Amino acid sequence: MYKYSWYSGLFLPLLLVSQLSTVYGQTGAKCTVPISVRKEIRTLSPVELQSTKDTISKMHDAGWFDWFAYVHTYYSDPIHGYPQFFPWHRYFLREYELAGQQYDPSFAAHYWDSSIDGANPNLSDIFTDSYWGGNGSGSDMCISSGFEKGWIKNIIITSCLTRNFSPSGKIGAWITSDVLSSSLTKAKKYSDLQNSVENKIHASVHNNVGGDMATMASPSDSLFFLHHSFMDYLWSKWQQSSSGNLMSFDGTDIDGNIVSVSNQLSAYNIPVSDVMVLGYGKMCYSYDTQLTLAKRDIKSKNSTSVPNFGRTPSNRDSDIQTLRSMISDPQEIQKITQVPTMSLVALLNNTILDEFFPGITSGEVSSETIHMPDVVTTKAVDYATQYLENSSDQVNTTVVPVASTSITDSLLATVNDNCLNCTDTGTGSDASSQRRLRSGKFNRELRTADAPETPDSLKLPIPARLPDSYLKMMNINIDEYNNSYNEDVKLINILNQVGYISPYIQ
Ligand SMILES: *[C@@H]1O[C@H](CO)[C@@H](O)[C@H](O)[C@H]1NC(C)=O
Ligand SMILES: *[C@@H]1O[C@H](CO)[C@@H](O)[C@H](O)[C@H]1NC(C)=O
Ligand SMILES: *[C@@H]1O[C@H](CO)[C@@H](O)[C@H](O)[C@H]1NC(C)=O
Ligand SMILES: *[C@@H]1O[C@H](CO)[C@@H](O)[C@H](O)[C@H]1NC(C)=O
Ligand SMILES: *[C@@H]1O[C@H](CO)[C@@H](O)[C@H](O)[C@H]1NC(C)=O
Ligand SMILES: *[C@@H]1O[C@H](CO)[C@@H](O)[C@H](O)[C@H]1NC(C)=O
Ligand SMILES: *[C@@H]1O[C@H](CO)[C@@H](O)[C@H](O)[C@H]1NC(C)=O
Ligand SMILES: *[C@@H]1O[C@H](CO)[C@@H](O)[C@H](O)[C@H]1NC(C)=O
Ligand SMILES: [Cu+2]
Repeated sequence: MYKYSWYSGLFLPLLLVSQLSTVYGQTGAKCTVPISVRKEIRTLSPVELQSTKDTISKMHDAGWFDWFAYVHTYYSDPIHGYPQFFPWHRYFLREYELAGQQYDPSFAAHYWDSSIDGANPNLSDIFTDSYWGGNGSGSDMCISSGFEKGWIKNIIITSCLTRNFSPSGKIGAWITSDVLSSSLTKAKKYSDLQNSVENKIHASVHNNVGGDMATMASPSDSLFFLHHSFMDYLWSKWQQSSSGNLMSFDGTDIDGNIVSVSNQLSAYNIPVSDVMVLGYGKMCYSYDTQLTLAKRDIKSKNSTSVPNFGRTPSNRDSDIQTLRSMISDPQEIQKITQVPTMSLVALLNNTILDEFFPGITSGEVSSETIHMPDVVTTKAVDYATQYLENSSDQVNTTVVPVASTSITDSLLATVNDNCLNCTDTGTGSDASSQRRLRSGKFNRELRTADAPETPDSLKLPIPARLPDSYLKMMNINIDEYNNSYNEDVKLINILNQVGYISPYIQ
């Protein structure tokens, strides 16, 4: 604590610090305080969104983001590029959440699922004024729109908060949900997950938003917490996907020592084991894992009602502020499940599936691991609609119900009654047997041989390689980065080659 006490004296209301310490006094037991439910930021009602932004503004005025930026910078080395990455940021995020709850007890560290926006982040609603504002402007790159406009940061020096979308004038693509799914599904142990998530989507978002987000002072921008809440969500999702994953923690720390869950977190001096399980000890929060954006009625002028967020074709030209490119209406998503080239399982052969999505063909993986959010892009639905109109005469598809709990199984599956080589009798009633049944019913080899490449306008983009300077700052091992980056590039190229149309194209 002494290392940064000079800083707390400068910037922190000391009362709040002591209140936080009290909250953190408890350990281990099942939470008795209310569980904070973290949601995808775009599923909040306008009232919830506004109060979240109001609380964040108050936290900014009280100096909290300077404090968080300071702590993150001070301890930057041991917590990036090493196993502490996930547990340290989990604790850090919980501190942010509890600090916010001093202003509003219902405050939660909501997340931004950036993988939905990966194909063209430039179109993301997050960068509109309704959400977190856009790029910096002018030569000083100060954030000039949204509620963070005019924010000043006091970390080492006093200056405006900046963003600098990169590379090259337009915010660059990162991986989409289907490609991210491969990383999660492939991760056999904690260190696999940490390397692929930290080095790829985590780093790309930081780097491509640019400005302060691309530095160790990134917590100066509250977007940091939305981004890291999503990283934490991915970790917890992976932890829950198999019993062996829950307490999985391996690798070597900054001193070259093999880690274990009894290691202490830098700065906080509590063991890693204390943050492993959500709902216990100090980790009194959970994720609203059902990412369903169809909760809003955007036409309602009643700001207290819960509005429908999804942009359906009928309201697409509406001038009411709405999501620019997302659809969550299950009936629209249903169309995508009827297009063979929009299903990973139907399109990829077993060799490729086993390499990039191990466990799917054998039905071993839980859909918890497969990150396919319950929302698709407008562009993907437009494509599916046209496809179904074109092929209504030839294709006899059976509707795959889009489950209300998760659309993952529906997106993976494709039913086609023109069964040319059924290998599974589909007698099992479990989800994996049904999945095998569906994929068996669809003649993948025939489709793969026949399918033309994905048209250029619908291809998944290859994310830019991160600059070496950024990798170095984040302690990212270049060999590991090259390996995981090349894996993603290989998968994206295969998907484009076999004619895959992603539900997340933009
Ligand atoms: C990307 O975003 C910038 C800033 O909002 C905008 O000027 C530009 O037209 C966008 N480009 C595309 C391709 O949408
Ligand atoms: C973002 O702002 C920077 C600095 O003002 C500028 O160089 C870049 O072209 C901008 N990018 C977009 C997409 O507006
Ligand atoms: C707004 O919606 C709420 C909940 O549906 C309702 O109770 C209230 O009467 C509505 N207010 C107005 C002004 O329509
Ligand atoms: C599986 O698909 C990949 C990528 O299209 C292809 O290179 C490979 O030859 C296929 N393997 C088999 C056994 O069909
Ligand atoms: C539908 O058919 C039209 C006309 O042949 C063609 O241009 C278009 O690409 C087709 N779209 C799909 C999704 O198959
Ligand atoms: C399409 O499916 C329906 C319902 O299963 C079936 O009755 C019909 O014969 C099928 N048509 C063709 C052309 O296979
Ligand atoms: C169909 O299934 C049989 C039995 O599994 C297999 O031997 C054969 O190669 C398959 N044919 C095609 C075209 O996939
Ligand atoms: C990593 O990949 C880049 C780009 O392909 C290459 O220039 C660099 O030499 C590689 N580094 C290592 C350590 O393999
Ligand atoms: Cu960090």
